[in-house]
Amino acid sequence: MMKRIVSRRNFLKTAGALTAVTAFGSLPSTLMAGEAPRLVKFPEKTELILLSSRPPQLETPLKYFKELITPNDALFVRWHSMDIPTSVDVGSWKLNISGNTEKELNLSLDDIKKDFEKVTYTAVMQCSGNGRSFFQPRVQGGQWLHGAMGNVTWSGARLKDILNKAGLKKDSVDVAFNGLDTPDPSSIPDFKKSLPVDKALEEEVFIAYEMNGEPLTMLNGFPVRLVVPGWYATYWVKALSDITVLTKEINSFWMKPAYRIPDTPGACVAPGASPKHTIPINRMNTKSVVVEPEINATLKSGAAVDIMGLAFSGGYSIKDVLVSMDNGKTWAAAELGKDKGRYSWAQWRFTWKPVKPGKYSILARATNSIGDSQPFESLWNPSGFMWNKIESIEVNVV
Ligand SMILES: Nc1nc2c(c(=O)[nH]1)N[C@H]1C(S)=C(S)[C@@H](COP(=O)(O)O)O[C@H]1N2
Ligand SMILES: [Mo]
Repeated sequence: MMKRIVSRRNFLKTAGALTAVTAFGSLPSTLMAGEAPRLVKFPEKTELILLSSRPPQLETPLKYFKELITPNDALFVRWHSMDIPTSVDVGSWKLNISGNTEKELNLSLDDIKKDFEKVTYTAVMQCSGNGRSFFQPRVQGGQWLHGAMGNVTWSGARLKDILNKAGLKKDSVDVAFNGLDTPDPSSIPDFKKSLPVDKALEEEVFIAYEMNGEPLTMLNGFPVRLVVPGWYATYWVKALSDITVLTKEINSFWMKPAYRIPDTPGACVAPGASPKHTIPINRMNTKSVVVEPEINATLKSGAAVDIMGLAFSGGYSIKDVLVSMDNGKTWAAAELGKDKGRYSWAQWRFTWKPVKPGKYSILARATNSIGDSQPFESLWNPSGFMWNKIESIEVNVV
């Protein structure tokens, strides 16, 4: 039986081994004021941008987004509590399904792999707060750039199949999820999330035991995690241990008051205002990111340069990505690469030959198959969620 152990001591030791990197590409302007990002290496991870080590909040450097699929060792990490699992003995680990069901289940990892059909989806996983650092006025919370996201091929067993095996009772309302991380008694309540029962029973929601064909890394939720394609990662509960079917809505800090958005079009309010009504954050909005060239890159006039990036939305394929080099006066369609299904991101590319020296801003705007696009002004909300303003990458043509 496989056993994965990463000792706590090694965990903390690596967390302390920080590398300050100054010659680091693609710095958005929020980081230009002398703050070089610190790169840090955690177990099973390559050097990632450090937001905090306890709890681990590690961001993927932009260079990894030149690939359609984000490698496991480069995928971002975000935990809320400091007390996170650093080893799991899969010989004794069980996924417990209980509550408002005909019977209680205790499934081993082998049971989950053998007793249920295996499904595979490539899906963007993105933190609700990805891009938070770009909001004006500033919003509290992890100051993520663009790297709290990744495009990963996940495999596992449908949640629906597992719930049906337990026998969901008719009056079920909410399905709750809890992982092996425990609360920080003084500050951080237990990270419990829930999905309305209709959502939990959707075909595409599943319990993943593989990422890109490998077991999950410890930091990304070994041995299994929930995957809710199209929805923000706050629902993708890691190191899942308990699923509880409820006859009323869960009472959990992480569903209320946390992770809620204004119940308004665009989920926004006037900067600084508090929303009257909120709802749980859910489906991701449409977004594109410019990956190359880097901010403040120097380009040669008369020479062709490849502009490239990625675009996605919460479950609707990207219809087109338009780029502009004249602050939105004229737009041209970028060449769109193949996605890996509607939950994956697509890469795009545009060849530009600047003719006149000067400062230029490169804008990119994605639109999905149902017409949702990106705003010219940021849609502000008090938690700094769902950043998807059209980017403006400044470059110098000489
Ligand atoms: N058990 C557990 N699952 C969790 C969290 C957590 O703190 N504990 N954080 C959630 C949030 S907010 C995010 S953004 C993703 C991050 O997943 P990753 O660390 O694999 O990138 O995990 C989600 N699942
Ligand atoms: Mo998140």
